[in-house]
Amino acid sequence: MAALKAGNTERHRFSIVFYLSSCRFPGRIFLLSLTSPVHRKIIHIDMDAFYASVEQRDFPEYRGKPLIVGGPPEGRGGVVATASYEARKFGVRSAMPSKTAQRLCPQALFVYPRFDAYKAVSNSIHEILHRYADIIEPLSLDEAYLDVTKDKQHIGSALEIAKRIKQAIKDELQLTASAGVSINKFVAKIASDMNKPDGLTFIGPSRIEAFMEQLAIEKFFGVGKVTAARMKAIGLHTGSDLKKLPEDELIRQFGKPGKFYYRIVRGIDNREVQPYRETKSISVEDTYQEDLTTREAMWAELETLTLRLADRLQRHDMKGRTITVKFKFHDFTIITRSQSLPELINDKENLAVAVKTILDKAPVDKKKVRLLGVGVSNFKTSDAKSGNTQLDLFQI
Ligand code: DCP
Ligand code: MG
Repeated sequence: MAALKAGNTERHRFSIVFYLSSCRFPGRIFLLSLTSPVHRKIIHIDMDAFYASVEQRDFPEYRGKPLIVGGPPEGRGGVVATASYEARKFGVRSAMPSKTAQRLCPQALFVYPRFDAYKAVSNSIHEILHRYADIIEPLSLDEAYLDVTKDKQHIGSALEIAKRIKQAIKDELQLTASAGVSINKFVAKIASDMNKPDGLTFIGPSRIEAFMEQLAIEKFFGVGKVTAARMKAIGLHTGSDLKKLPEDELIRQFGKPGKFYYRIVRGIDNREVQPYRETKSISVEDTYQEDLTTREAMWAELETLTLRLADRLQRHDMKGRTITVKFKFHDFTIITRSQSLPELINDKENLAVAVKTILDKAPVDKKKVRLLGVGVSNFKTSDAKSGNTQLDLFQI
């Protein structure tokens, strides 16, 4: 109910700004500057007990029962990936040894994860999200941020968008998601966790500071277990404790992240929602202390780079058809030379042949090379991996 009320406030604000910006009189700019700053609208979506809910959906015999997805409790090393809410009542949690989980909840059923099924559901969730937003940042299979400042479907309020997304997930996938709605990523994420399962929580700008003050310090973004322990040791338990420290003191105590803590405890988080970009190329490069002046020296370095590239391609399970070598010279000019092959490759032998062929033809005589790079592009679409992996890309 509180969430709905807050939602109306938000819609109200939206309509005032809209009205003012559509007025055609000279005072318009002045009036606009009187309105509160235009905030971003961020939604964080997180599926409830994701793996377990998919299992309960697909196997009716698991419904309403304590279900644990993960390694079996017999034998060593089995851990809980997740547990149904029925099992959580007994204290079962993700990452707990399965043996412990069984002790806490002897009647629980254990099942192995079915990653392909979860991946397929995740794809369907993203298809739904894309109906409502273009700027989407997936965090994992079951979690994503959306920037809905641009209201793709002209729905009018971020809260209403979140409601529709939840409903679509329920209707089309028979699963529940929890959503948090706010003006930045951090608050939206905290909000999505507040009323799980099937939650919908809106935290508007006016409530943020008070909300941060009561938050336990380990909940703050960037505060891991170690930092939390250090904070507690100096008497910092909640946001309001943290807020009492001036910025320079936080930096003195915690180094550079202190600056971030200072802002986040005041609800300031300017991190952008970073949409997934399809990986177009994978490359590696090195800058050299001393310029390379002979083809032999360049080849020696290119061979090393080729090994690194092959390793990286194989780790990402990607193969490409176009090999590119980048040369940066002493005067900072850059040239690239490419070769396209009939086949997709990612093995070091074939890559090395292509790289050597490119080097042999490259105009590098009497040149001083300060940086070399090797990259692969032109991936077969079905081989391209999704995800937000930060790869070392250079423009080819
Ligand atoms: N997961 C895992 N190991 C962990 C944590 C999670 O394998 N230590 C997997 C199983 C989860 C999925 O990732 O189902 C999503 O993780 P969440 O943290 O979002 O947890 P759930 O979706 O299971 O539950 P919640 O309702 O708390 O979001
Ligand atoms: Mg989840």
